[in-house]
Amino acid sequence: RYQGIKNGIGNTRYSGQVPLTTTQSGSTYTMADGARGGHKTYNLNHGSSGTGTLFSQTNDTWGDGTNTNAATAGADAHYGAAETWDFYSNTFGRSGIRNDGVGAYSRVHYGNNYVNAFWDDSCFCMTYGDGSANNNPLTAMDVAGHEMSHGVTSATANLTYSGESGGLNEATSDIFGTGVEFYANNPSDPGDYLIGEKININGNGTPLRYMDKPSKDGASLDYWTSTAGNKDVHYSSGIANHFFYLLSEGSGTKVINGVSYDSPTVDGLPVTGIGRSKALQIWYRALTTKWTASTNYAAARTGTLAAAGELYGTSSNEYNAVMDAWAAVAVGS
Ligand code: ASN
Ligand code: ZN
Ligand code: CA
Repeated sequence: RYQGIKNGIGNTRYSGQVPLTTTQSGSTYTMADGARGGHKTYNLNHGSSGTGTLFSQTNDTWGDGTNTNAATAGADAHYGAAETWDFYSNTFGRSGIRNDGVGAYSRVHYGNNYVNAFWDDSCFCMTYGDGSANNNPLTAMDVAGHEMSHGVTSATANLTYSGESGGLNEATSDIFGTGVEFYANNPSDPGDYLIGEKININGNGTPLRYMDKPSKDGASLDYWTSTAGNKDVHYSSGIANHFFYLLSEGSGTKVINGVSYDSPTVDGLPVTGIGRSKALQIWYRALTTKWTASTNYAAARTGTLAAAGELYGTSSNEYNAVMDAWAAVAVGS
């Protein structure tokens, strides 16, 4: 009786046809990824507790690209979890969310018309609603990377989810969720500095958030103010998302993978980007070795400067770009 890791195929909603790592046991295939810490994907079938049922079938091709086939959202979630695992492994040498080689699990089809997705430390799992009309599942790549990255933040700096530290926690998930999307390099969902551009969360196809100019969503902050800590963490995150965009790509106009950006600076002074790869290394090093639960924006600046100094030297152009990008969002001097 054959048992082992298999190379399945997923027909996803948002990422086209993708490889899926599954498990075969006899004549049954399950959405269990033996190559990535045993990550499993479950169907809640509109329930809101427990794990529902592990996706399981007698062939290894999953979903049909529509949300009427339950395995479609499962395929998106399973693929998103795999790409997120690979992103952390290949970019930072991190083995899973806790860096202990253990996979989390995913649950899809949570509740009814549930327009959200979330990470939960207590189950070490992420959960996805089906969105409006139960037909816009929140299973896109950047959302998957965002939610799993909440687990990484919990396992490292553990930034408190309120006030300025909460904004930094949220931004960390947007930053690494974006890192995952660029890493996956999927032709149906190419990398961008938008969050939630695939899930039609506003009903008109616009993204949930914009990193080049966060205020484009009508609520997020482009720049630090003394009242930033009073904002919802999904809005105070804008300051750090904007910092990360500026550090990566620089200020002004730019077109990347067909998307146009125009990133302002509070002082009108230009910022020259150092590239996304270096910006990701600086953010990760700060998160995992400099920050604590109570880190605020001023301390985030200090931590990223320390990280950049260790990685590239304190006279490096990368170090100076970190200073410039924080100044451009009104953090520090
Ligand atoms: N999807 C939201 C998030 O990950 C859930 C929440 O508000 N925590 O930020
Ligand atoms: Zn979040
Ligand atoms: Ca995106």
